[in-house]
Amino acid sequence: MTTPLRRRQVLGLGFAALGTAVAAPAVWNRLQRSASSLRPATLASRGGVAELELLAQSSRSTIPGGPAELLTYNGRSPGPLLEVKAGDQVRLRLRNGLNQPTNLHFHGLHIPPTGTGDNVFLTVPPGGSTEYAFRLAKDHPAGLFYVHPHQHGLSADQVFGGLGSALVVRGDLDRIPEVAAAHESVLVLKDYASSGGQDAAMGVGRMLGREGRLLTVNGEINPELPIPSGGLLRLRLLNASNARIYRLALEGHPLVLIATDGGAIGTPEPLKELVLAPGERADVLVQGNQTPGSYRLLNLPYRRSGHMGMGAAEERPRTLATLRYAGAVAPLPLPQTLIPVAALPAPERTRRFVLAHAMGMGGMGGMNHAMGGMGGGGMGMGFQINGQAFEPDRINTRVQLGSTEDWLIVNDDVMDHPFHLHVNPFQVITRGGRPESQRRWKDTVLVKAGEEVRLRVTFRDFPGRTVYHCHNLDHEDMGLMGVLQIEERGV
Ligand SMILES: [Cu+2]
Repeated sequence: MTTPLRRRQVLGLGFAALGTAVAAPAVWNRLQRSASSLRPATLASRGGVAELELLAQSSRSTIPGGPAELLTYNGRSPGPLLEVKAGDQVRLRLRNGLNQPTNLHFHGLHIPPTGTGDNVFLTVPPGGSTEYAFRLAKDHPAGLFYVHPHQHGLSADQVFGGLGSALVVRGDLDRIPEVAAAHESVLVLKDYASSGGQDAAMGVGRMLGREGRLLTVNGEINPELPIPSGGLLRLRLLNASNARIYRLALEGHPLVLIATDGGAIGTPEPLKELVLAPGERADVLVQGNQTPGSYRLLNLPYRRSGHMGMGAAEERPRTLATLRYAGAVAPLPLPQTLIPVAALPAPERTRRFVLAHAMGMGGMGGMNHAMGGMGGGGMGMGFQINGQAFEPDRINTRVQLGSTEDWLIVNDDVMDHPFHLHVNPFQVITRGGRPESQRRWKDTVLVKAGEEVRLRVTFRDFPGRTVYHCHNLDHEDMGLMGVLQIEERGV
């Protein structure tokens, strides 16, 4: 339902695009100037076709206390909300007004990893442009997805610098009457470096994954979330941060989970806290059934490491946004059931992926590029899966199209790693040997230091080459990624 609330909440901050410190090729100057009259905050499909355009560029920031310049899509950080429907033909032109290569990843979409689809091996040079084009299946799950750069070695810089857009796919879940009746608000959670620079890009900060001190929702600091007494608010949460893991709680209200990364769950599940790692999404319903007033949406302290002293949690809860009661409506009920998540077939095989970090200079091919910006004075530090750092031309894992496998993700490290697989969603079967409470579609799962997670995935529909990796993007850039080849049977 379209409401002033929703429109307000997706607006985010605007930025005048000045293209100052980061010089772009002359061909983009005209575009950069024209972007100073802000482009729309939402880009949507019409009549089954989505014609979208994103211009990546450096823009002057207006976030109080934030960095002077941000990387933006169409002058915004986060970028415009993209909204499409299951069954749509999508054509998205990416124009690169940065002074370095970039590209796009369609995080969570079930589309081909080849050609003009979710092809992270494509690169758009500075001053260049390319069109991503694909059709979403008619039965593509409704959900909240994420468009962000995936240029190896630069992903973290570009996402931490400000690039990324939420992508809503409308479909099945949106037609459930109780969900359709809720006021909807997409909340993009993103942290930025402060202008003081204490949280800058060097040394141990990059090894842990850079976090910024400024916490924002849609580029705003502590925005208001109005709710009428008796009303229902659907918060669609995307962690678009480089490395920050959020631990969310809303004062006085449970967060009623209705969807995870890949779409709806079977039964609503009230949560006191919701942990959201980079790349993860969650849809929650909030009932306006408490004493009218103001309630803070909090980020509670979270420690990203099992190792003493490393990745120390912030000590205090931080306020992300404020729920404020305004007006009243006849009480809206919560849905009783949503969309059943079918069990996947029994796996044909189980593979083991051991995530670890590695010190030293030898035997770490593929990380030299990523290490270039570290200024570590000779000592190398990188990450590996099964003893190998990412090499774009080396296939690490070959699977058969149509097969189902169990992947045991073993975090043998002292840091948490959110594990992300492209193209095909999975279900978490066990965590630390314990079964999950209910089936959920996931594409990113937090594997804590020392933990083991068993996930199950069917490689459906699309052959081709893609990747799996840690979604702490500094870790990804430092080698924590593998190449997956999905092969047609008999090939
Ligand atoms: Cu990691």
